[in-house]
Amino acid sequence: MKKLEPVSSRRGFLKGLLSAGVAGTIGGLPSGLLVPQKAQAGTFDPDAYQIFRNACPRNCYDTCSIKTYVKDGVVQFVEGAPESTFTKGALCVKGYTYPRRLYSPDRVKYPMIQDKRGSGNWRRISWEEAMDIISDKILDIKKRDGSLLGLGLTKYSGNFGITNYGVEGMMSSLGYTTRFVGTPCWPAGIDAQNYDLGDMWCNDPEDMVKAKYIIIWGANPAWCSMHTMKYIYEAKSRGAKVVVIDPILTQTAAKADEYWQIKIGTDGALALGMARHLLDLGLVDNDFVTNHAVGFEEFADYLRENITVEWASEICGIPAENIKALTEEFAKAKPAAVWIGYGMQRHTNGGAMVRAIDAFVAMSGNIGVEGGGARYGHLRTWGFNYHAMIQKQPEGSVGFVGATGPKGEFDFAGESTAAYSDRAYNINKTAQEILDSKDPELKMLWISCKNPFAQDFDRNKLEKAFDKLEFVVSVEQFFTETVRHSDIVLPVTTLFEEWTVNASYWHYWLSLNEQAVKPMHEAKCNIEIAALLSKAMNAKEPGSCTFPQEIDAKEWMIKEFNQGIYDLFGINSWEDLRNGPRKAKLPSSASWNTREFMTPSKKYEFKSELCEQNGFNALPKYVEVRKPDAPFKLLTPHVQFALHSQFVNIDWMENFYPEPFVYIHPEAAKEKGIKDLDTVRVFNKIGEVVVRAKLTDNVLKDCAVMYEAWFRKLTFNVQNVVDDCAADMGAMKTGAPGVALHDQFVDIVRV
Ligand SMILES: Nc1nc2c(c(=O)[nH]1)N[C@H]1C(S)=C(S)[C@@H](COP(=O)(O)OP(=O)(O)OC[C@H]3O[C@@H](n4cnc5c(=O)[nH]c(N)nc54)[C@H](O)[C@@H]3O)O[C@H]1N2
Ligand SMILES: Nc1nc2c(c(=O)[nH]1)N[C@H]1C(S)=C(S)[C@@H](COP(=O)(O)OP(=O)(O)OC[C@H]3O[C@@H](n4cnc5c(=O)[nH]c(N)nc54)[C@H](O)[C@@H]3O)O[C@H]1N2
Ligand SMILES: [Mo]
Repeated sequence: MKKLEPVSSRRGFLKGLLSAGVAGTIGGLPSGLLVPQKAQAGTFDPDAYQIFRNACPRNCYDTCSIKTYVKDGVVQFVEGAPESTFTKGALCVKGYTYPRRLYSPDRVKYPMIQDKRGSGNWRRISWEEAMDIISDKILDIKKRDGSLLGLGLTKYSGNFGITNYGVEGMMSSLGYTTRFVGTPCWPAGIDAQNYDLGDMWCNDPEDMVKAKYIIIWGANPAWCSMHTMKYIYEAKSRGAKVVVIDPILTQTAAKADEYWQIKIGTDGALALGMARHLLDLGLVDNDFVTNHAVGFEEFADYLRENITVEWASEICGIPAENIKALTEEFAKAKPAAVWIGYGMQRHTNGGAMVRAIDAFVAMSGNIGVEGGGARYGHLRTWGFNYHAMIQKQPEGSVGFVGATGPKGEFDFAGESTAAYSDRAYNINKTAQEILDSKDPELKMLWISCKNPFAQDFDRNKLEKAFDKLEFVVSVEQFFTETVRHSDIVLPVTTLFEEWTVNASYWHYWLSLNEQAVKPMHEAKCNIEIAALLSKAMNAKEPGSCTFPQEIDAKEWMIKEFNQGIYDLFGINSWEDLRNGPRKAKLPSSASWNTREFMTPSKKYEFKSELCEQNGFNALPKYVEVRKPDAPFKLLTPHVQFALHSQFVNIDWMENFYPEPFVYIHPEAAKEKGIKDLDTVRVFNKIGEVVVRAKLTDNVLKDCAVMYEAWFRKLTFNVQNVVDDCAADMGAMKTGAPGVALHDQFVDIVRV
């Protein structure tokens, strides 16, 4: 194993800790954090440690490459891999807490069964007993229904390690089941970019240093992709201007040259106003719109006939002269980039807004350009074998008739051509789908890498839906609210205890995840759990499960690699990744650099017939957002100290972030008689949250902000007031439309 260079790596480690401390807006550094044992100046001896390669498997832009230091079989500390120019020796504030997660006394340690769901009367059972009970239940459903459609899987982004797609494989190996498909994350924007460009494919974020102008549009990288910030700072130091467009004055906005506080859900109007002004200025890239695009003339006619800067200004709240000035600056600064955030598209008009922004960037001539681009995400480095995922149904399996298999965000298995398929339910309407389920009813739910009670929508409805289920199995690390609503919980490994491989949907690095320590307690990884279930199933009914009954998790990780991956990353074997993460060999840092698009016309489509066929406007026209039905518009975005429901339950993180708040504007608070730190009730027709208020003019007057997170000692849950209203787009590529989780409305009163 490669030894680290003592000085630089230690500096990287401490630098990360310090930046974490500086970034922390609440509380100070926990005592003892700054001076890890054996890492004090002058005494650090890298030879005293075994070094392992890990990767943060959370659903995050940064997907950090981690270097793990183990001594006496115990993880001592972690740092960002110095070999990756993206991670560059640093982790985010959450990443440094990983050893506390591994060794947390709160972990689910053994398989356990709960007397009655919600009772809290948990009893330890053996893995054999757990699998005995679970396999009995599965066989019972098959006997009663004649199929396994009564068995459902909900899985999302708790762990994006490639081998974890073995959970989907486990379900296929049992038969045709019900799958919750789609994603709450980014689907409207994915479809929008597919209509416009034929795929979602962003530039290498590291090339942002070349941009002369950067608009960060509805993204908050200072919290959600902190490693990208260094490229933004570098671009700035080379003279680029950075503009942030967000209804909240975020930490990213605080670092920008200009901040525009836009009204929620009005970005489409703004982008179209900018497009109109570009047209008026005569600064359209004629070569691009004539030779590499279709439908531009019709789009230009739409702009001339329907859009003015003043109209846009009226709708979005940004002064017309600012819109004009920015448009001109952007058009003249070449290259210029827009980062289209996922937060911005979680609206009923989210896909339409992304299409309008794409169109503006395209006509300014910044698509296919290094340092430019309408950057959203990519899946270009995800071409693994999906060996764990692609499993055969047992002979004679009966399933859903007449449809193709469920699509999902990472649906690499292709469409099923069999007579039967799985039954697809919309993951963004989990509660409603369970309540509506019939022929056969959903009876049993397997939950893995997913925390529905923290992350799915309309929590009170979900409560009712779970009451309808006969049996719930959660595969988890912690006793979450979802586990509380389960019959059985199975302990799953953390990143340090398993083998897998991780790619990013933003940068182009690939990281190996080695088993650094033996699993704690009785934890097993997701594919080992599948093998155990197969053993139990086959013992009772031979042939009832095709998943191998014995697996070697490391061998299964190796089986995910192929020559395509080796070539892309310039490696001969997966073992090369033991020396550190590798970056894809890109012909250019610019996506679409050959300007061969993947749309039906093979050109950029200002006018998309496919989009029209799917029920939307062919042109990127203005679409109004959901109308409010309560005084405050509610945003529940992502917080610095959590990754969704993960991390805030870890002791170190609790010191940074002990309490959630609702943030409201001082004038709105005054009208409601609310003072700073008063306890308030945030409520609407589906539920309420009781929380303390913080007054800040960082938010709009008609807006309330609560950051989503799970606190182990608090009942705080934003999903009490977030309903399951759909976003416009997403169904084409991800199997279900997105969710308009930022089109929510509440009232607030003092209690
Ligand atoms: N109100 C509101 N709701 C939102 C959002 C929002 O902004 N506001 N954001 C949405 C978005 S963008 C997303 S991506 C989703 C995220 O929703 P989820 O994917 O559900 O989010 P997480 O909380 O990251 O992970 C779920 C669980 O996976 C568990 N886990 C971790 N590792 C493993 C493992 O190896 N195996 C197994 N079996 N479990 C593991 C964790 O302990 C955690 O409880 O939430 C969505 N919901
Ligand atoms: N620390 C941390 N990092 C994370 C995550 C996390 O939970 N915590 N989650 C990861 C995941 S799964 C995802 S999807 C990404 C999300 O990454 P981002 O897209 O950066 O984050 P969000 O918080 O979802 O939303 C970004 C911003 O969108 C703004 N927004 C909402 N509505 C509108 C609108 O109508 N117009 C405009 N212009 N802006 C709007 C919000 O105010 C918010 O500041 O981050 C990833 N990284
Ligand atoms: Mo997400």
